[in-house]
Amino acid sequence: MGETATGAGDPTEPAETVEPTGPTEPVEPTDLAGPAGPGTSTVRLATGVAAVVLAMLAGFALGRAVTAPTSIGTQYAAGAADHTHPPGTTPHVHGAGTDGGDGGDGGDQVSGLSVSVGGYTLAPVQRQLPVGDQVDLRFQIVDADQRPVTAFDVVHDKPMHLIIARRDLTGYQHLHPTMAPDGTWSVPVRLAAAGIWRLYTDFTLRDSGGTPVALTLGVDLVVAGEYLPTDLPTAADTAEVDDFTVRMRGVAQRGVVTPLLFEVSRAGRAPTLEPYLGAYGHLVALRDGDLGYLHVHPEAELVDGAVKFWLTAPSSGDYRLFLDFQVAGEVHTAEFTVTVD
Ligand SMILES: [Cu+2]
Repeated sequence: MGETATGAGDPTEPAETVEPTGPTEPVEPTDLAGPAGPGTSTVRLATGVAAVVLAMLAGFALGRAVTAPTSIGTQYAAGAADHTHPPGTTPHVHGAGTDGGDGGDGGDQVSGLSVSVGGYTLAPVQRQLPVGDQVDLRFQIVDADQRPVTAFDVVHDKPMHLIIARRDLTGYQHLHPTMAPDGTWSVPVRLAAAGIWRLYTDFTLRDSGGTPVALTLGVDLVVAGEYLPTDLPTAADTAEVDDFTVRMRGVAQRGVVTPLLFEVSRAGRAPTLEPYLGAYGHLVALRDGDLGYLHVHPEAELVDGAVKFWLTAPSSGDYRLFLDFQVAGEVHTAEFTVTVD
């Protein structure tokens, strides 16, 4: 339970007196997976190693959290939403930037890299999960005084969106936890394979002044065991899932809001798409390398039968896109690799 303090104990105020603990040199989590060699190597994550990994990640997360408040303060001061939202969504401020948002790295368009932003911290109860067994994943969002937040806005039909993916971008899950009156969220989770998994909580809370603040906070989970990393699939415009084929139209561009359209077919015909999470699909985009979480905005209606989103790629490189869509009451997820020049 020692790791519980990792999130809850973060210095979250934008104070000058913050003292980073742990290693201060930049430690890229992706490096941790492959000390024995890239690609096909098998890395044994024994409990001892996992503890070291946790310690390093804690230091990494703290380092990031320490740098966060400056840009957040700027954003809050500006009070700015940097984009328009489709009807039916709540206007909110994105407290998302983690790198200063200077435009060079898209820091203002990527979130999920920090466990604590703007005074709010993701505090999971448990960060080591067993492989293959269903557990009740529980966490709180706590404010700067360690009080659990209990007031959340419903955005895209839910007050809390929980995304999980392993750090090699496999095993994607999109879940909707429920909240107890004390602010503890819980959801059954089963992680089928060993490795380091990224957990994102995507939500809009109300600050003490009643202002909506949209945040995506992230933390790593550790599943001990044989880690067999998977290479990122090559970029493609078509994805197969279950018995559906999904075709993606549009070219994501760096720094530009770009429309992406997805056409779903089954045996050459278009099935009836059903509304899901306030639109006709839900899209999550994660950046390969640091697993930065992108903000994607859906169109509420279908466009010529296609599900349409607006995406800004903050930097060149590879992204993994996860499209949830619903047919006959069942949700399917199509996955795409997108390479941005
Ligand atoms: Cu969701």
